[in-house]
Amino acid sequence: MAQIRSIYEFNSAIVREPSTSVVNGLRSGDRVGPTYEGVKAEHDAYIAAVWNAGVEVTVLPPLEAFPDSIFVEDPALVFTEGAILLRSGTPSRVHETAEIGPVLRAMFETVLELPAPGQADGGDVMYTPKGVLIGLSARTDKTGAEALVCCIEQIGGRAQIAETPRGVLHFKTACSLLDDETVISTAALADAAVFSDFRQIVVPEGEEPAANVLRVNDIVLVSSNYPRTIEMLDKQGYEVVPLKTAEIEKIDAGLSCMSLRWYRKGK
Ligand code: CIR
Repeated sequence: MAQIRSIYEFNSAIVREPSTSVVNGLRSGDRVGPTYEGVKAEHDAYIAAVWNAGVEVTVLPPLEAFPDSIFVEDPALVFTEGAILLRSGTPSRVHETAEIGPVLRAMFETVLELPAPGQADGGDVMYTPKGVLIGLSARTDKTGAEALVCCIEQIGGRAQIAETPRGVLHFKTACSLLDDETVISTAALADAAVFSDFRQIVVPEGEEPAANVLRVNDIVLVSSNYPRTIEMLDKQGYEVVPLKTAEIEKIDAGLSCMSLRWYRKGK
């Protein structure tokens, strides 16, 4: 895959407005759900931060029938070279792909579809300068991950399969790319030696959800719930932009989940 400067240099993004049904978003255990107003406020601040980082954001309308459709990262993957439509491993999210498909077909010349019967969620897919990592999880099965490796190869990339730590929803719930050489992760993922080719920063104990940060151009979006992680990244010279995630965390989400991001040539 011809790499455009770096893997976190973006000029285009897609987000979707939350629906009022977001209060019924999927969540583990018996967590109390979020309020619509709270999610909307966090989403608005997120859009503003992504725009401020130099990215043109396309905002899609809410989908009442799909409470989790605000998390556009999951039904598709986007690269400069093309998009890949995925098939969620959870029934209530499968049809989100049909909603985002036409949008991506209008924006990308090449749009591939994950072959059936494989399942994969975008939250399990991490782009790195050394290739794409696909984490196996309750949402991404081996059949889906293997098919996805082939799709990524078809658009000129390379990918390999990794394990997602137990008890974690998505691979990227537990890790994120900070720069071309550095990954931030939970201690559990650091111990799994998935990132032996990278410099690794481990989030402080008790701040595990902070491992889902989002590098966009020069800035790193970090949840404001985790002050020790913010201080650590700040000391290491990253330009941190804290954002509230208290409401979206109630439905098991983090910062990367709310956008699809890519570098669009010729803009
Ligand atoms: C779900 O369970 O699918 C949503 N409640 C949260 C999705 C978070 N997405 C992500 O980590 N990429």
